Amino acid sequence: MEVTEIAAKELRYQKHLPKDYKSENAIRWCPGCGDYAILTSLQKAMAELNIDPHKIAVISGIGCSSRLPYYMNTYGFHSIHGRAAAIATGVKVANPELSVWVATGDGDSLAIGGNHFIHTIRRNVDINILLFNNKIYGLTKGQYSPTSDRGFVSKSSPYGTVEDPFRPAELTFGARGTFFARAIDVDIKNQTEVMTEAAKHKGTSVVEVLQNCVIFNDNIHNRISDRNWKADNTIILKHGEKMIFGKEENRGIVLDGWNLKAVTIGEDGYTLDDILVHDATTRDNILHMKLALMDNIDGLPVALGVIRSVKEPTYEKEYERQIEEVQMMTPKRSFTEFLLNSPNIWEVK
Ligand SMILES: Cc1ncc(C[n+]2csc(CCOP(=O)(O)OP(=O)(O)O)c2C)c(N)n1
Ligand code: SF4
Ligand SMILES: [Mg+2]
Repeated sequence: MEVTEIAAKELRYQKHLPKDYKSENAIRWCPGCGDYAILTSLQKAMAELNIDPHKIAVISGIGCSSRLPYYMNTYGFHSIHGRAAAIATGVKVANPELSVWVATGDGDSLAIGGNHFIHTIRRNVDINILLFNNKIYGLTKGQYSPTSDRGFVSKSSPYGTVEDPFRPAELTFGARGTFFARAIDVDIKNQTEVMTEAAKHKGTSVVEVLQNCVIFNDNIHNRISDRNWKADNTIILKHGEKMIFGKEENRGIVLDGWNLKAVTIGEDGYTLDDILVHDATTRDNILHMKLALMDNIDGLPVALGVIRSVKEPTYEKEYERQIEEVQMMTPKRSFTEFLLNSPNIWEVK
């Protein structure tokens, strides 16, 4: 075998490393920002999936989170505020072979870009949306966002907001989303797993990453990201596994009438057999919604991991199929034939 042949073969079977997805651009996020961990997790997930960097496109809108494409050694587009999902849809439809990712913030996707966000999900375009949720506008220096809690005091709400927030899972399921997962910035392992699953899913994958903005909204997710409380206040859901959580791994989730309830195994008559087994693949989204909305009320933990992953037709495949069908029905004609046989003929006198 010639040296060039060996080199070509090696290239074909190259196992990519996270560093292959890193660009040389200097990172301009504040020291300690949660965005660094999201970037690292994404590069790890891409290495795990071993996708060639030139087969990836990362599209963003505007915001601190939307700077992410600069730091990736892939194709990318730092686009217009709120329009990342629309542009990513165009990219995917034009080239379905690409692995398409959207990096976006709670302001970018749920305020100005709310329309594009829900319609992309409804269409089930096969793209992966990483929603950095820091519950604030970071780039513009601290205005409240559509995910800020009622009563939140900020530069644009000095007396507290008088409105309820969007909950990204609720919007996703309302738009008939096929994939929803959640992760915390401090947990790189879980983020990487979730992003890998998102990439494998055919359809719009929404990954909500709870991200800390150290400058304008520090510790907003502390209740669940702090290592002292994380185990008791969160649960990592895994398809086919029992919903168990807690420092002692003795807490579980059961169905109590129409509601979910957190119980201690071995207390009040509850045994391991009573604990629910997670099914991410069931089409009915009622239980997925209940799991996604658990919020440390009545001891229920915040759900992390893949909450929903359901197979449905994707937009770009249906689109391609339709084009093929229409082309089959209309036999191809030469340009001359088209000109001569076209019903639209005018005689120029
Ligand atoms: C059309 C338009 N309107 C408003 C802005 C100002 N603007 C830039 S980023 C941003 C919000 C960013 O918040 P988010 O998406 O949550 O990103 P973060 O900075 O928190 O990561 C706003 C309002 C803009 N750039 N363009
Ligand atoms: S302002 Fe907040 S979100 Fe933006 S880079 Fe700084 S810490 Fe991160
Ligand atoms: Mg934000």
